[in-house]
Amino acid sequence: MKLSFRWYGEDDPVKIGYIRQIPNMQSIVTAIYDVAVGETWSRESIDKLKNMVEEAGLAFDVIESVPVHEDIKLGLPSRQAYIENYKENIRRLAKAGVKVICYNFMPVFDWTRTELNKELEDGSTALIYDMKQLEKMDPLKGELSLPGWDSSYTKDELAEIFEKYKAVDEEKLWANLEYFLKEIIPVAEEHNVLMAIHPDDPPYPIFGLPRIITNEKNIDRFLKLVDSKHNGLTLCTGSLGSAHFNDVVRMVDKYSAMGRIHFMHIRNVKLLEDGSFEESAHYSPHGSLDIVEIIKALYKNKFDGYIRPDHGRMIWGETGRPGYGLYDRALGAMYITGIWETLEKTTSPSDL
Ligand code: DNO
Repeated sequence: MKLSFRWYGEDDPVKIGYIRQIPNMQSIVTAIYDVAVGETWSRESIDKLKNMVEEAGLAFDVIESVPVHEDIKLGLPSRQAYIENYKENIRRLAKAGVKVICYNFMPVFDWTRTELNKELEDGSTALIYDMKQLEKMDPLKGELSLPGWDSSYTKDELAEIFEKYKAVDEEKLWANLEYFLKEIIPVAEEHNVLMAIHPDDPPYPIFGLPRIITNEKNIDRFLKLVDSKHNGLTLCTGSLGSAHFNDVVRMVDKYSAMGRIHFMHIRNVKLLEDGSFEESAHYSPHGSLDIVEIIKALYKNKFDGYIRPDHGRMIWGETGRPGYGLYDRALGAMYITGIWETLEKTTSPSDL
């Protein structure tokens, strides 16, 4: 496994030099943030980013995300131009040495939470998702956007997009995803870039919008749409694990055995009975997911892709982008490394 860490570029309050000081840290996960969704990224800005990362002594090999324009998800005639731009971004990133591109296919909203600073018992703050609060939220009345999203829309834009989604049910979304994949995966193959779709978070429809990368059955279907190694997964334990119906350990084992996981987001969530959840420390006893079993499954299948500690709580007085502070994610990175090292020193993958 290769340990990586998400960094939001020069404007990130977390300094790249500090990330470098996390033991075993190898790679930065980042993106170009000042280009509108759907446009091409200039070679200059890609090279500038690559140089910043490499000067810090880290590798520039994972992009999260090249976001997918809404017209592609909606299957509008205008999608073709955006798909061509997407292909060009794959080519340009491949040329800069990028190995994995993460993206998602969630209509309108990326990961969604109802509160960003919920104080936990120990005084840390975390991102939470409360079912009752969510039911009361109406994105058409306010401008819902969360720090860390690649895109967000104004109230007027949202109303327009919601209107267009009336014509898109789950099957239509599947067809639009298939169309997109059949266009881009051959380009990814040619340039040897591994595409890695991120699951929907939470993994079920919200606000009446369809969501399809949600469970094992659907991920099986996704992988078959284009049966190529280059059509792979970002397996986010916290996203899939925020619904009672997903067995995350089983999914990690199955898809890593198939060689289709290229990128792991490791995060723990405390799942409540009514489906609400709180993001917790990575340490297994603090959440509902067994992180040791998840990493064991990767080790067993000789996973050699990228892992990043996903969202952390805010601890030790840190302020910054919720979910993306330095300290708790660094603790997560060390926890992951510690489990991996223990496995390497005590167990052979074939014994698992
Ligand atoms: C949440 C992230 C997601 C992810 C996108 C991928 O913190 O994991 O925003 O980057 O869904 O496109």
